[in-house]
Amino acid sequence: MITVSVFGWVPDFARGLVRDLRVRWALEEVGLAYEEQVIDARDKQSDAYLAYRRDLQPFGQVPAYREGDLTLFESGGIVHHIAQKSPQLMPQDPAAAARVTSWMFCALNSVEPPIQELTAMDLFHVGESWAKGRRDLAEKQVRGRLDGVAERLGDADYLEGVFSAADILMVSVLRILRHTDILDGYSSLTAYKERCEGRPAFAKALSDQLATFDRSPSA
Ligand SMILES: N[C@@H](CCC(=O)N[C@@H](CS)C(=O)NCC(=O)O)C(=O)O
Repeated sequence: MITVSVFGWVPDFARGLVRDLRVRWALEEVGLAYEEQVIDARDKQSDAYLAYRRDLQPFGQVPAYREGDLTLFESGGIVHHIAQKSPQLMPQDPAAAARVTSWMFCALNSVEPPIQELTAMDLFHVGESWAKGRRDLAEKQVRGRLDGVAERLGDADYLEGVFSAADILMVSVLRILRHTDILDGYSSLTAYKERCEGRPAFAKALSDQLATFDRSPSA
């Protein structure tokens, strides 16, 4: 049995974006069932949270993943592990698989950091003078990355021709921009994001994440 750690409660701005969604989505795409381990991170000194941190996720974050004796953390590593199980997420041709893997790193290493920086400014540091002074540059850096992805994507449906784990990660990263109108200026990326979000596996993963928040006690 597979277990994925998820938060029971997050602030509203994070609902639908929490990184266990990437793992849920990958599992839905390949048709693997899983159980949730619901983590409450509000009391960082609770025995349960400290044990989670010690045993599963060294930073106390989600997601973590358990499959028999195997435990993993980092959403990219987990999605990569799941992708190895099915040609639906990772092509069998070695060169194509290497390209998908590079796109996975690209999403997490080149595109997510500037998007995350901009988002942190907008959500956590709005009004602070350092953030005001840096925001234009941060947005420019995001746009630079989006320009590159849009150029490579061209008019293709997916990053490597057919849907893969690379699209799960890239779209998950693009979705972080939902509090801005930046993506509106990129019609091909918007269409790409919506195409991927239109997949039944995404819809199921999202509704399961939201259902867990709705079931869990609020703050
Ligand atoms: N690089 C990690 C980041 C995980 C991460 O930032 N998780 C967030 C939720 S989306 C979290 O647990 N935040 C709470 C915290 O950092 O204490 C991954 O991709 O798994």
